[in-house]
Amino acid sequence: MTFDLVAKDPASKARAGELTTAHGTIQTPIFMPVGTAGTVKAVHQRELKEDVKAQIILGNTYHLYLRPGLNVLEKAGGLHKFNGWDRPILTDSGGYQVFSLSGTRKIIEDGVKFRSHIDGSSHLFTPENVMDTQRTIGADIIMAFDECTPYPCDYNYAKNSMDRTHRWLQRCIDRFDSTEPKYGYEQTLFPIVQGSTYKDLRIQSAEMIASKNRPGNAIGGLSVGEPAEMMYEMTELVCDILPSDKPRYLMGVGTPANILENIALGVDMFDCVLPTRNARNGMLFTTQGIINIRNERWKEDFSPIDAELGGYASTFYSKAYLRHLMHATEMLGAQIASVHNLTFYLWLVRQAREQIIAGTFASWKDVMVKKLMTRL
Ligand code: PRF
Repeated sequence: MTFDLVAKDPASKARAGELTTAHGTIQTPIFMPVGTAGTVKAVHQRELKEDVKAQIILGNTYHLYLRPGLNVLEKAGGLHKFNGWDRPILTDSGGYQVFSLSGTRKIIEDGVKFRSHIDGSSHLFTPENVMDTQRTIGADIIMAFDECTPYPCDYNYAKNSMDRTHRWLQRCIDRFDSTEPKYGYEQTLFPIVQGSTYKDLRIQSAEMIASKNRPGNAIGGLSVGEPAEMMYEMTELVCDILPSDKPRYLMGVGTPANILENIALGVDMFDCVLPTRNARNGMLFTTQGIINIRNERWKEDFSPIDAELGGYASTFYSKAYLRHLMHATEMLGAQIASVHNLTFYLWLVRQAREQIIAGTFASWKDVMVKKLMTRL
């Protein structure tokens, strides 16, 4: 995997780059649609490529391990072959899903014991088996096994958790470096910075992660309920320590404003369920601001969902029609809204990239943040 910096914004820490993996090149900054169970919910691969213009998608170790399971994925020849997505895939390690989804879980030094949210069966994730599982899924970028601390989190818990995440990281690296890819193409391991909202812990974690000298680095444990300003403070602190010649991935972030603000601090990669999850509830991100398509206000508004954005779903269908589909709980409503929101997110990061290259990102960002977060 290679990362080339293409441009730097003169008035912020934003960068534009190119990240090349075995399944193709990603232009950064990038947003990665979340495909938890091997599908970006309600969106075809063809739409993902041609309409959304997604360059890389995410998969979740936790979900894919539980269903369809490793035997099926290995027989298929990996997730790319199984779901037909031939561009890059990143898998999250399960270090977050185990905590947010499984009802009962127990952290021990070896790993995390948990019960499946599907059938209640017992499982153990360890740094070693999570590396093996992601090798089997066949992701281009695989994530270290970490613990994402909740917010708020007391100092001692945050410190102990961070130290454990660091010990787990070394076990991830040892396992990853002593195993081969299963399907013949290169896979890359990204370590994850933790440390909750404590500056000294964040600095310690970022220095530790930087010292591992992996081809890319991630920032976890943020956007878990802390105020946005606190997230930005932590991101900036960490970005200033992580190597500038490697991509930086901020996990699970966020709103359009969060994305632009974090790009300004030096983040290159993002993922979040927000555009797809909120789409299914009728919340649309548009070039004019945020709308709830279910509102009475759109009942007889036959204008396109978002004419300025362009793209098939956003220009072919009207607001009134999409509102009707949502009220009738028609599946097409979720499809149109999901494609629209993802098209918007990918448009947003493309615009950001162009502005960085033009050297005008910082002032553009301030105008856009206000405009995009307006509720219409
Ligand atoms: N760790 C992992 N995945 C994550 C997070 C994390 O801290 C977050 C936090 N926002 C989202 N997804 N492994």
